[in-house]
Parts: sequence; C-alpha cells; structure tokens
Amino acid sequence: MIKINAVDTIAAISTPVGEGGIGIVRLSGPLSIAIADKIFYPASGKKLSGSAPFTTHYGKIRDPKTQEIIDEVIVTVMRCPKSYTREDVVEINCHGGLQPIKRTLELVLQNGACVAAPGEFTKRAFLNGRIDLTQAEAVLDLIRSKTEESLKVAITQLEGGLSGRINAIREEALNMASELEAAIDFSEEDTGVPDKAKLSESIDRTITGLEKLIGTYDKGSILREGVLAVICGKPNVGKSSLMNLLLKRDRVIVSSIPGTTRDAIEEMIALRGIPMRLVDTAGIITTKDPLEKEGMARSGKYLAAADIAILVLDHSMKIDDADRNIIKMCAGKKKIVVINKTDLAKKIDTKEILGSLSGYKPIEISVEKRKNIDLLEREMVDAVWSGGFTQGESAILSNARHKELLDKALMSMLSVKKAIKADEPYEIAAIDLKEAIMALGLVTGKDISDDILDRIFERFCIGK
Ligand SMILES: Nc1nc2c(ncn2[C@@H]2O[C@H](COP(=O)(O)OP(=O)(O)OP(=O)(O)O)[C@@H](O)[C@H]2O)c(=O)[nH]1
Ligand SMILES: [Mg+2]
Repeated sequence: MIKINAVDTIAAISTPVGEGGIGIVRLSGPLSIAIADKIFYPASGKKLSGSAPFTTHYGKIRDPKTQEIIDEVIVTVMRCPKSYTREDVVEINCHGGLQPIKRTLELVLQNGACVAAPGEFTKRAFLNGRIDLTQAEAVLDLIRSKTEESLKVAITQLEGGLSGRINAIREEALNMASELEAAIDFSEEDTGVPDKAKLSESIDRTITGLEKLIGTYDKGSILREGVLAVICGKPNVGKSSLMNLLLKRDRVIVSSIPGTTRDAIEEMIALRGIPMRLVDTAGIITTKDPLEKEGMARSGKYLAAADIAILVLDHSMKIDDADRNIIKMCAGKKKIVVINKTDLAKKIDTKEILGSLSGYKPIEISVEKRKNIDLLEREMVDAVWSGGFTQGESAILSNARHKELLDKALMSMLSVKKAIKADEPYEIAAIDLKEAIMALGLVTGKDISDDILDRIFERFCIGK
C-alpha cells in the first residue's frame, strides 16, 4: 500500500539501474531543497534555497559528515507548483555508475527524505491536481508503449484527449441531473421543466458519445497489447522463411527437410506502427511421432488463439489433404491466404483454393525472390484495422479499467432513456443518471477510493 503523507519528502533513483551516461536521483516534497543544500556543494558557493524557481546548478555531492566527495553533479531545482508533482522537486544528475547514484540516494535519505513507493511521484501529480487519472495511467502506457502508434495513443491520453471527451459527456449528464432534480423538487407546480424533447436529445448525445468511445477499445487494446498473427501451413511451404523475412533476421531454422520447425516460436514486430506478436508454427500433418504430436498440438493452440492466421500454401505443389486440413482449421478465423514459392513452376490448383476459401484472394509471394512481401505486409495491417476504424483517431480507449467504467455508464444511460421514454417518475431516471455520472467520474479519478488508486500506481516503477 502506498502511503501518501503531504509532509513527507520522497526520493528515488529515477533512471534504470546499471551503467549509463547519467543517473538521476529525484526528490519531491517540502524539504527537497533544504535536503539537497545539506549534501550539495555548488561551484558558485550559493545555496539552492535562494535560487530562482527553475534553475540548474553545477557542483559536487559530499558526505556532510566526512566531507568525502561522492560525485560531480548538475542539480535542477523546480519549485512548487511548476514541477512534475506540483511540489518542490530537485533532480540530481549524477555520473552514470551505480555507486555514485546509490551513495547520493543514501545521503539524501540520511538527511531527511524517505524512499518513494512505485509511482509515487506520478501519484502526487494526480493528488495535487496537475493531471487526472487517465493522464497518470498514460504515463505508464507511454513508458511501456511498443510502437509509434501506441505511443501516439498514450500521448493523446497524457495531453488530456481522453479525459476531455469523458468530461464533456459527464458535464452533459450533470446538467441533465440538475434539470431532473429541479423537476422532482417542483413537481407540484407546473414549471415546464424539464423540456422532454431537449432531455431526450441530451440523453441520445451522451449515449452516442459513449458508444463511440467504447467502439475504439478493440483497436486501443491492439495497440497496447499487440495482435497475435500466426503463420500456419503444412511442412516445408516456407513458413519459417517468411517469419525470418518479416522479422528481418534469421531467427528460426530453415531447411529443405519437412518438419524442421518442431515448436512454435513467438517474436514481437512493429508493422507500420502496429505491435504484432508473430508466431511461426510447426507444419501441421497427421503423425504418430509423440514429439511431432506435441508440436502439432501447440500449432493448433496458437491457431485457435490467433487474431489473424497467415495461411501459407506452396505454389510448386498440388493441394493435398494436409492443406485441406489446415484450411478447415482456419475456418471462421480472420485470415490472410499466401501462396509462396511463386518463383518455382506452378502445380497448385488455384481453382480449388478459390473454391474452398471463397472471399479470400490469395497473395502470391516468393520469399526467395522477395516478391510481393510489401503487399503482404499491407494486407496484414489492413486486416488489423478492418472494421471502420480510422488511424489517427484522437481519443482511443485502450485501458480495461476505463472500458469497464464506460460500459457501466452506457448501461445506466440506456436505463435513463428507457425510463424517460416510458414516462416513469423522474426519480427513477435520476438514480440511473447518478450512477452514470459516478462511473464517468471514476475514469478520470473523481471520488476514487484509495485501494483502487494503490492498485493503479503499484504497477509503476520506483522513481516515476
Ligand atoms: N524456391 C523457393 N524456395 C523457398 C521459398 N521459401 C522457402 N523456400 C525453401 O523451402 C524450404 C522450406 O522452408 P522453411 O521455411 O523451412 O519451411 P517451413 O514451412 O517452415 O517448414 P517446416 O518447419 O518443416 O514446417 C527451404 O529449403 C526454403 O529455402 C521460396 O519462396 N521459393
Ligand atoms: Mg519451419
């Protein structure tokens, strides 16, 4: 559990452990500057306590007891409220080695700071009102983003794109709630409130807004977690060769002997900004060999879980039962059909494929000659985005916590709509409306309980 005490001054190493160009010890809280003054000996001889709000100072860190020099540093002072946490923040830029950073942190702790919990700097930024909860969570997404696209989503969220949309919906719901309250209070008199047509319009707008945001979630989670793309096919069609080509390195063994790949191999790639978990599988055949059987079972499992199956067929061979079996296994899956080895003489019966895979136009490639690989990549990206989603959408829902709360808000709003339509007493609609408002507030962190906050910030690293 993270304990926040407004009077505490916290400190942590904010850079990754290990050797680097620089390492930063960060302090936040009312004593930050005073503590730094105890161990920092500036070249100018001037104390940090007298410095301007946003300044940088050169000097040495010494142990005040022994006068031993620990490191040569640059210290940045950021005074409240113009800092990451909205408190007084001091950052000590040490030389990169582990020892000077560790010793500097020890000195800071000996002189009055306490150790920061994971995410505590960001939590303070939230508690001090500099950012809302979606923005704090975006900080974590930003750190963990796997590709440029997921970075964009996190940055939009950090800049308040998502909370802006949610707050607008919440604002509208609050206005409706006050109209309903007025109508309930003055029900005896005919005040003409609320205007039912206007109220219905407002309800519909809120519902549409929520549905639109919720509709972006699938894509948002794709950008966060990655798409599972599984390369499958019978042995020797060139699955591993294709995997290596897409990865742009020789990750898996390729050979002319069928059955080369025994186990599924997963690697992460970024394809035009989309994170993909690309899996090469063992060629699927019916077999009695126990080791091969295990390989087949794994291929099957991956295929069942795949978001996209990349079904590879061989241009230089006739379609056989092994192909037919895999085509069957891919039924109902989002898939891309690839015919490889087009540099060799054609033996494949395209008519049969078109028959059994109606609606899928195979992409004819040659891994050997690097033919149509670009086209395949484009097809993979299109398969991910298919479903009416536009890239570059400003606010995208990517967090399961947000999705759950917006779903709740939507359910409540649908109940409000039903109650108003059925001319039920306004009290009924008012209760559901309150629930919607509450759920929306929880997304951005209004009225949120301590244990939920703890759960969110525990996922951060120390020093953030
Ligand atoms: N001519 C030609 N040969 C290819 C092409 N792609 C792959 N090969 C060859 O086909 C053979 C099998 O390739 P792999 O990538 O190991 O095939 P696989 O589908 O992974 O096979 P298993 O692991 O046994 O299931 C190797 O000799 C490759 O060099 C291609 O486009 N053209
Ligand atoms: Mg292979």
